[in-house]
Amino acid sequence: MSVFVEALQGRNRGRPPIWLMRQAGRYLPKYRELRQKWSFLQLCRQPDLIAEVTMLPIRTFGMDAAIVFSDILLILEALGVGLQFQDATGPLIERPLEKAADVHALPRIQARESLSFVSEGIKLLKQTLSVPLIGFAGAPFTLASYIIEGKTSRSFEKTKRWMYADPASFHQLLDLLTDQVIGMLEMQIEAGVDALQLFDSWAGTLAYPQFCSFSLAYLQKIIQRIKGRVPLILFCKGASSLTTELTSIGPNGISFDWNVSLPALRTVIPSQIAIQGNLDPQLLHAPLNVIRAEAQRLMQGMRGDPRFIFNLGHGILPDTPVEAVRVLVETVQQGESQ
Ligand code: 1CP
Repeated sequence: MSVFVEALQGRNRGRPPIWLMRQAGRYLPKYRELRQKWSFLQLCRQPDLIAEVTMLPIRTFGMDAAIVFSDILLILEALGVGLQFQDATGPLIERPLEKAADVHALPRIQARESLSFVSEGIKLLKQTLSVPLIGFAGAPFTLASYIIEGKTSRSFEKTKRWMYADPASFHQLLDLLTDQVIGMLEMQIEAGVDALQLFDSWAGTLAYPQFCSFSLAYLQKIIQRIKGRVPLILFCKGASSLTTELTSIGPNGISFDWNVSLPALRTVIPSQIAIQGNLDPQLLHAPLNVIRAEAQRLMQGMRGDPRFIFNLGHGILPDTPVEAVRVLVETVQQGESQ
């Protein structure tokens, strides 16, 4: 039995499992080599390459879980709005939505049909992988923000203007995205993933009432549909003050960013919910002894917690030194120093 699955089931008695968000990515020299030959979307679309990239960090560092190499924004590509990834600026939607009529004009298709390569990649991985495999999707609010802004945003001006001015059509968009997300998650379960993570990366930018109606309600709907099939971990960056709300919708685990103390959170989070996190990704630029000390501090704080999963508070940064990742994984897997 794997230590990651044991932690999700609340039966881990030893050192915590470790995996890192964005562990298969640009900080890996071998990934950058593959990117000389293939674009990011080409990598995402070929099952054998999905499997190869997913396994890169496992082969290099031996994390306790793998995450399917893919992207939350592929659903938007399937909806026909045109998706590109540019090296300098990140994702770009060619035809972002601007008004209610654009929502109604979206094709009534199931993204899972045109994204079957994700399922093929998972099936290949399940034949060779020695650790559990995590599938994922973006949450409806976060996906809506990309399909409206058209690119990475920090202020979400267009998204929020639409949400406040025309909540009815904003809800229609969220409903449509929720159906697509559920379809993608079900597809990954059917293909064999051992757990799921749902990324609501930008929900933490919402005001409280809007968080409840435009993010939480949809997260709840998704969790209800997936419940009892495979464990689901929820990641809402910047939403650690909303712990009560997040626990109320019944995820199997919650992933936290680095602004909070995990031992303090454990006093309010029910013991049947796993806690995942939460080192600052920037810590991986620190001297190796500092990385070891901070990893030890976090492990000591969560000592004896059978449902703690070691991770970063957000994705690993592209310029992270490989040696730092190696030292972090080693430190956690050797367990607490006495
Ligand atoms: O090679 C490249 O240029 C592409 C870089 C890259 C990679 C490796 C992107 C573009 N996405 C990914 C993989 C990815 N994305 C994974 C799979 C594997 C892994 O974790 O190792 C996952 C789970 C994601 C999830 C994802 N994509 C999220 C949610 C998590 C988070 O970081 O908050 C989001 C918001 C995206 C959108 C996205 N994809 C890529 C970029 C540059 C972005 C934009 C990020 C932003 O707006 O800040």
